[in-house]
Amino acid sequence: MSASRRAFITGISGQDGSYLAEFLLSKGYEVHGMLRRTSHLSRARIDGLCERGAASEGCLQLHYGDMTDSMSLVRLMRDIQPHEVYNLAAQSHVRISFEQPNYTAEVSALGVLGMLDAIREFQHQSGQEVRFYQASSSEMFGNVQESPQRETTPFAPRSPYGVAKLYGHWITVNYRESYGLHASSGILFNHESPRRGENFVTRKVTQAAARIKRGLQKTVTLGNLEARRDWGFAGDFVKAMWCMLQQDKPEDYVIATGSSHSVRELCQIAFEHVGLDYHDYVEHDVRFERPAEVDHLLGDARKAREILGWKPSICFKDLIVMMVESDLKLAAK
Ligand code: NAP
Ligand code: F7E
Repeated sequence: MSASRRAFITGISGQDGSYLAEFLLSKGYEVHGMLRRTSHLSRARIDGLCERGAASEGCLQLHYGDMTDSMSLVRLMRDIQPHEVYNLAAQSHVRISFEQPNYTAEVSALGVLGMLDAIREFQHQSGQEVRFYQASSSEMFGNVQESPQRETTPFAPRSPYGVAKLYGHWITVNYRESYGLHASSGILFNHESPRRGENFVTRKVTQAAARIKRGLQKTVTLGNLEARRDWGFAGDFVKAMWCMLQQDKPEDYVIATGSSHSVRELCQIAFEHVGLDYHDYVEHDVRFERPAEVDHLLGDARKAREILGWKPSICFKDLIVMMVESDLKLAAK
């Protein structure tokens, strides 16, 4: 093994995984990512990173494994011998978690336990310290008990996803307290980018605005337009993950922008940017609503600002414009 710091990212093929890999490579890390087996290669977001990584100081290596296969996690810990583990893999879609609650729990709850046990086992065998980051979520606040939400706000999840993430969060806290693991949990509010999955609402809307403008699509069908979220930029949020693992003391941090907007405002900004009125193109279907909705999330990231020195760099409007511009280019292809 080389002398550089090694990071292991689960969920490297996802939105955050790709930004985090890029960021760690730029810092000279040797980055290892876990991919699950799929019939189609699911590495579009990280294509090209390996060559760029190899050209710079770091490099990127991919390995097969799965959060539901705990032996694969044990094996990867042994093979990679990482200094830092970023656990980003999850069934991350809230509405789909109502359709697949069991699977969501296996991946997003028990998978965290499997990862923590694999780390404990590796630390025990090798004597090498491993720092762990868990991707917790503002969905754990669900039926919010206070606003804005901070680290001390009581949790009240409203979906199988939120419940699974709460297990992952508490088991991370428990392993930190019980076994002294350097384990931190980032309670991240919604964060988006041009790489956001196409069935999350921001990307669904920016892609629709771009495709409608180019004449490739006629309308877009959405669920609840009144839900409000605290939306930030994924590229900013992955930096907070890294900052957490550079602290002497592992802790939990809320990461958020501190301002919230409705899905309706999102539509207005995205369509206005391409010179259209969203009223003419947005349709409604209850299929896209949830059995239990989270109405309003708003985060208070004061602790991250004060201890990590973290702050967001992009406002909501600029984020949506960035995404529409990217989708206009894709639509032109
Ligand atoms: P994402 O784009 O949906 O990526 C999820 C990643 O997990 C993908 O790489 C996916 O692989 C992988 N994965 C899913 N099931 C797996 C399994 N059984 N074994 C191994 N890998 C598996 O999610 P994201 O937006 O980047 O979010 C990253 C993490 O942060 C997730 O844990 C999410 O729950 C959490 N989070 C996200 C937000 C947000 O707003 N983005 C906010 C708070 C917390 P495939 O490519 O094969 O599907
Ligand atoms: O929904 C409403 C929907 O699916 C946002 C995940 O990254 O952030 C994400 O979860 C809002 C909800 O994100 C549609 O009802 C309306 O109120 O983009 P979303 P999410 O559920 O907030 C959290 C923090 C995570 O941790 C998750 O992993 O938009 N909405 N119409 C719609 N949502 C979708 N997806 N599709 C619609 O047509």
